[in-house]
Amino acid sequence: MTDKSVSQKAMELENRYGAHNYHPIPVVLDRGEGVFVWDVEGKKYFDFLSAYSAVNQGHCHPKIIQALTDQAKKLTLTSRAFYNSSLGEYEKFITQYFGYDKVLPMNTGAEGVETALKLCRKWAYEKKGIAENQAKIIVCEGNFHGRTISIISASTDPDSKNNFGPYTPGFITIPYNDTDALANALKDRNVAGFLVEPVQGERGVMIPDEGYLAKCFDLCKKANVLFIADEIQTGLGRTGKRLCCDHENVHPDILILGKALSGGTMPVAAILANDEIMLCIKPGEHGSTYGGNSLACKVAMASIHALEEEKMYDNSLHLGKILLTELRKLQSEKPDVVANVRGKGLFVAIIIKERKNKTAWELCLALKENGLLAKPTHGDIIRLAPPLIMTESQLMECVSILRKTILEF
Ligand code: IF1
Repeated sequence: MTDKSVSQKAMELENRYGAHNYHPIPVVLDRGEGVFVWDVEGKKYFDFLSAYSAVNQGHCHPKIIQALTDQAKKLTLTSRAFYNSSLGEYEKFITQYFGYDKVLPMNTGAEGVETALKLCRKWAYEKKGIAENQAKIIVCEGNFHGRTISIISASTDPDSKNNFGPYTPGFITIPYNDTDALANALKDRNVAGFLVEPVQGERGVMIPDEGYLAKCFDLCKKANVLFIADEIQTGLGRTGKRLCCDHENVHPDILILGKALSGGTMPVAAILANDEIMLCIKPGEHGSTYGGNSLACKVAMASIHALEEEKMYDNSLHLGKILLTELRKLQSEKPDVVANVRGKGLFVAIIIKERKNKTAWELCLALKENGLLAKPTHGDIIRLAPPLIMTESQLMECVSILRKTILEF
């Protein structure tokens, strides 16, 4: 088989036997190391998606893989029917690292969000004194928190939501980046929580005004409402701080983490909160077979250690500024292609002025030909989110790929 037909074969297999719930860029990846991935034809690419920010530490980070393989040979899963020798160590580590009393371990991001919603409701009934089944949670337009029925019930995206009803009640939707709307919604005494992404990723890296998170947090405190931050994508260095909320010194009542908590090796999510909130959930009231498994605990510790030892969030802040500056130059040179750019740390978006056959999708195909992988979101927006271990010279190489591709486009 020629190399091309190896790719073709792999794509055909997925198309033939897999559900059609994705529309991937036509490249078949086979290997990854650091900021690079290779396709089955041996072509090397810069990865500018990082598996939607799950691989912040870079592909196959040696220390994470070491922790994974060491533990995989020893003990992987016991379930929570028994204690295991890694969970307590991990729980102590992650709670101290982020400054919370307790952690509740889950697997996928969506499970983390579901857990946060359940905990918030429990707290509402048992601490705040909201009448049975009356609790409401405020969410923002354009949010993305995952794919479960309850989470899509809180979504405003027709693709995520349509024809998946009936929906879970109990959500109030307000515009993003609008503190007046929040203040108004908080007048409802049955509001228990406010769930927010510090930067809206899926919406196309929508960055709220400076002070938005701090103001929202204050408003929630005054109304005795839990401020719940979905940092699944923005957390763990992506926006140039350990957490995006750190930019405004906000300490959420419930913090949700996922994705890069395992450096892209396995699904690991967690929610963190203080005792007053977390202890509302009692034995038997919530859980997961794989949540808190030994393997995940070791991998999560190694993933955070890697982030910390290499100060990846500082690199993200530094390189993010350079990338944004370079893209702004490109925007002024080529305003007929680049309509806008925005970003926070290495979480950057280019908004493409689309013309016939000159869509963001077409541009991503051209970038792929030139050795850089990225994916459009919401049609005309290209998200740029490389691993946070990129060096400045690698970034400049990527800038010249972006420049060349956009100038030729
Ligand atoms: C897909 C987007 C990114 C998330 C936030 C929770 C979750 C996600 C803020 C759920 C997941 C994903 C999932 C992936 C595409 C992707 C995505 F474009 F859809 F929005 F990253 F930008 N909260 N994000 O971003 O986490 O259950 O997937 O572990 O295709 O669904 P999960």
